Amino acid sequence: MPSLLEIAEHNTHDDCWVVIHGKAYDVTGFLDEHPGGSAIIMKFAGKDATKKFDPIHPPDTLDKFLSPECYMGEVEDEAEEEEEEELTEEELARAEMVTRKPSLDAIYNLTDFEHVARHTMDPTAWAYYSSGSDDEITMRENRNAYQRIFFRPRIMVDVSKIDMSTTMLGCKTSVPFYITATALGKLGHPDGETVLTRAAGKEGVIQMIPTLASCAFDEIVDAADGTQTQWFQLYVNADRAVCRKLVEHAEARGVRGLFITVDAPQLGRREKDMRSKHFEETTDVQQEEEEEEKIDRLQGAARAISSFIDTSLSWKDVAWFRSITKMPILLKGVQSVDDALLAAEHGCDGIVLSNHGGRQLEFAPSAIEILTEVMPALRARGVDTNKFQVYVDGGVRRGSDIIKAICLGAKGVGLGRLFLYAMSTYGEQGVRKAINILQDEIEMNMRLLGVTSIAQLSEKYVDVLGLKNGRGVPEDYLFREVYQPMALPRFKSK
Ligand code: PPY
Repeated sequence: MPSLLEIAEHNTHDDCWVVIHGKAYDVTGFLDEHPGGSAIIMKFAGKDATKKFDPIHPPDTLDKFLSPECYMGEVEDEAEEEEEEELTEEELARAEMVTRKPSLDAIYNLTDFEHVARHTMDPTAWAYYSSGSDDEITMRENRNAYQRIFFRPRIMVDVSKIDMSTTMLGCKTSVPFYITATALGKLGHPDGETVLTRAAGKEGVIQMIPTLASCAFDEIVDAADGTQTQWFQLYVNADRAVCRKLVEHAEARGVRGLFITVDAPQLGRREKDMRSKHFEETTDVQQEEEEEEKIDRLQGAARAISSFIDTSLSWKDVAWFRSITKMPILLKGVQSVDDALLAAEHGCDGIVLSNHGGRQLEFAPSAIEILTEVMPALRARGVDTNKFQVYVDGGVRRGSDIIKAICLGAKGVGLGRLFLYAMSTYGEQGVRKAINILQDEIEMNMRLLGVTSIAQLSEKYVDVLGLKNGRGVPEDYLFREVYQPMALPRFKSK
């Protein structure tokens, strides 16, 4: 039983112990293998790393990566009071905002959740969830694009009963939207993705489980009510044996769809995330580092853990996935007509048109815009779009957005960040409220549009003329801040 004092002595690169959940581990041999780099572990050398470890690692991580000899025993004097860290002014201000958080009754729309999240969430978590790539032009365009589509409403239709239930990949769902995969749920809530699972189960909404969840995959499946539908999002690991294991396990546990992420051979530059990470790391006491570790520190939460993703993934791999699973296979992150057609040709069961919430290729088009090109192209090729299903995500904030996407041919619409914000601010009740708000908005808008079922929604209800032509020049916020306006000649003084 090592004591805290004893553990504190193991604080160098050649002899490094850390404490996680009251247990000491010798991680010296693992330092250079850590996907997030060794610098972050070294920050906790000889100390308790639990708080930092938990949001980023599923509970089974230690068993998976450390051999039994690395376990050095329970910490002897663990029960001792942790030293109270002094809060900075910023942290105090945020803590005050948490006590002044609006009640859930004061939340009227999904953007309200985002507002509360921005002011109450841990800044690193907020930076990770909210960031987009580069100048965040695609991230904002995702939202703007929906606002360039108008409705063509019909009147004098009996709209006393509205049914918004539908099917996705053959599974019934109460709403035309789903909770899409987002990583690191415990950054926002101590129970992580299981909060989303429970809310989804109670409201009859499908949840896509992320590869990079903070909770273990089995915890998320176990949190389901036994009848609800769950899908699995896969980051393709360069080690195909790892992929096979994940996919086979997901199928065995009753997952009903495999969504392979294809838009992230390298992680985009999310500068808010990178900056917050950099700030956090550099506020600490100066420590000696190797050059390589300095690079780690600049990466941000996402980039630091993305090294396992296979950059060689290509069309030939689809057949291999087909050979290892009977689940429907969909590619998530398709951004062009040509790739949509190729996905159909390669026997996929569908695609998600997505630019990863504006977190990957800056200047990638919005999914809703590409949808207007993809659906006619698929039909022209004779693809049966009830069998080859098209989903979209990115920029969705309102029930009207969802209706627009369904009108344009999407089978379902994914929301990621917004459910994270609802979860981070108000937990399960918040997520349920977010779902209910969308349901109310969809019901009202279907009624005002003159339709009573999802099947009736079609292109004839939307005007997309402004979609392509109305992009305009996006606001360049960083540039605006630093731009020094040009000057005109000055008149001589009197
Ligand atoms: C994202 O942050 O956009 C993700 O999809 C999650 C992620 C996080 C870290 C590495 C790769 C992907």
